[in-house]
Amino acid sequence: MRRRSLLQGLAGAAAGAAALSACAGGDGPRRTDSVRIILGHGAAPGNPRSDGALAFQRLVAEQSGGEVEIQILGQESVGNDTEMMVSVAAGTLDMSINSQGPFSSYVPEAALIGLPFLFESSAHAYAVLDGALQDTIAARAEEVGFHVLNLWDNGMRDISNSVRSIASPEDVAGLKIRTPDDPMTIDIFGELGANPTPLAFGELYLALRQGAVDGQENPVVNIKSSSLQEVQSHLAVTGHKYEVNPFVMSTTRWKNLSEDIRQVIASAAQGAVEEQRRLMTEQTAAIYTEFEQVLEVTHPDRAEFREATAPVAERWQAEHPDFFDQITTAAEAIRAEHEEQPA
Ligand code: TK8
Repeated sequence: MRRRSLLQGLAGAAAGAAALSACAGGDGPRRTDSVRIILGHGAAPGNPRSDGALAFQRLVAEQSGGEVEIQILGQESVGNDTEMMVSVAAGTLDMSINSQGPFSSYVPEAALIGLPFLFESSAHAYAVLDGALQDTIAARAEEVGFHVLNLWDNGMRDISNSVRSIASPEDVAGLKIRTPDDPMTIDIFGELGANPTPLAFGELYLALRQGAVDGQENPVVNIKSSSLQEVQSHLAVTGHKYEVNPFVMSTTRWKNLSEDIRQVIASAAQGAVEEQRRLMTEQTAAIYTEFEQVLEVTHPDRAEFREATAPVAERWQAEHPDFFDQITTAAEAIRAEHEEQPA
């Protein structure tokens, strides 16, 4: 009975889509082939990245009259972030809303988005990155097989751990901190005297629970959607770096799509990033309030941490002088507008 009504439902939806595409087709050639595109990501259900992916799927279906179907495989079900980048590069996975570190192993400049204390907030980062900076990164990515649709918000990152409360940079020294597969984060935590330990995000909960690592760093939204607060006791609101989630498609797959489908994808990706950023902002505020109840929360002086990590910026400047200038100049130009006003 259930099965029958499900099948009837599917038949109804298919008929509706066919009718829509017949209308949309006008006198032009009728397209009968539907297109299926597979999108992989590593976020947990309820995470803004998961919900943003669902928004993208819905918008593509609406805007293509059902002709283009996005199939979402989330929660690292088709591999962790590093593996998904490899699959997209090889063309065996169509799209991924990935992470900055694994992306930067293909586009090294992207790691500089995570320079310590470059941004005051996510809003500051959007204002700096949307536009010329994104174009620079997208052009570099195109050369190595990735079409960048846009940059989602993976948020300002804070430090959690189960050993001690962090009030100043010295407190981080000696802690074993899990990092993503990201050279910038490894560099920052090395500079602070911690023991940075790269590990796939999907293995993090267990590693924290078993004490294989003492702590980790992530935006509170990711901490919450993967329940990491259950296995941590301290949260230091450092905002030590910002990350994007680059939304990438295999360049070969992108080029093989018709111009009208590419337009639908680009426009749906725009709607989806707006929704994802809105959810990030909304959830972040609520989660900070909630974490005050369940974790011991500190607000260390960011200036002290900025000073302690200054050699990191110098190293990256030496390695990528042009991109370093471009991103730091753009960030400085509007920093004042984004600094928190004293109450
Ligand atoms: C989830 C991860 C997570 C990232 C990390 O896919 O690895 O710490 O911040 O968002 O990509």
